[in-house]
Amino acid sequence: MRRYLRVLTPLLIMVMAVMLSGCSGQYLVLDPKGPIGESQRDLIYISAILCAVILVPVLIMTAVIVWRYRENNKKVAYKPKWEHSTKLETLVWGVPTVIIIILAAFTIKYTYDLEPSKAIASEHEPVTIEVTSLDWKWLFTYPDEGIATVNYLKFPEGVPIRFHLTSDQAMNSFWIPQLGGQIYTMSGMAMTLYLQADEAGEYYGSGANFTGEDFSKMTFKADAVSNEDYNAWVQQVKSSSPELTMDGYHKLAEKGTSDEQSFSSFPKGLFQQIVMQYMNGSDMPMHHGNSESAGSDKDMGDMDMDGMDKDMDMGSSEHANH
Ligand SMILES: [Cu+2]
Repeated sequence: MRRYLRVLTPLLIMVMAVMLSGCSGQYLVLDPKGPIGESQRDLIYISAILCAVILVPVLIMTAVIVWRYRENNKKVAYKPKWEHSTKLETLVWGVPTVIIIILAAFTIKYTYDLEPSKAIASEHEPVTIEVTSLDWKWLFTYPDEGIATVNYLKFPEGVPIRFHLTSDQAMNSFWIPQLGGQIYTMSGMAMTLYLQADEAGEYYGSGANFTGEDFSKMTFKADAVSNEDYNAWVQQVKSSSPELTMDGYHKLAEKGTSDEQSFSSFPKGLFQQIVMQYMNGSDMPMHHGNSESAGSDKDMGDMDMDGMDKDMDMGSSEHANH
């Protein structure tokens, strides 16, 4: 046994050195800065540990059995007719069954807790930000503040952020790794995702879905700042940035990359229009809402966009005072 250790130990140290160096600081998912990201990290750890309970013994035993029962080892019994052991059967079926039950219980609990459209409990009113993925840039519209940005997000720390997400081109995926898992943006659909940053900081955001040529440039900075700094920034954007007109939006939607931009205003109901243009009068494009809140096909044509914002939030009661 000592002989294998002599070979194995340096090998293991080398593997660990390669895995741990160079990559440190890049495990953003394992360094969360908000409640959603923290729960997701916990679930990753729980699942990894439970899997390791099976995987580690299986890998070790594979090596041990192959070595111990090698052809030229005459010291162990050779039993070609052996076929059953109740003790062994109980062990190899029992342990995985118990682990899968535990794993399932955790996964079900976390899956319901982490339903993306579920509001984060907080004394603060959530800030709403509408996200539209374009080829190849992100448009963020702030319906309550009336401002818009491209490839740049700013929001207050310690306050739940309610994202509504859609796409005006290829499907993409909105991801701020340190705050929570990715969620798809799809044309003709409005998704809801709650995230929160518990501390101020500059977080990395990206498009996590391959959408062609310049998809790798669909990264954005997500700045979590104090409430005062956030309000000051909103005022500054309102007073010093250009307007985003409908023509401006169509220009922005053309294929191409973009630097960070900010706009003092945007066409009212722009997000709803982006979603609705793919709908052709069918039912409301909600993944998580209830369809009762949608108008009938006949009503959709002349439905006003202000009413729609209300409808989009009617699915869940936590939006009642929005
Ligand atoms: Cu969908």
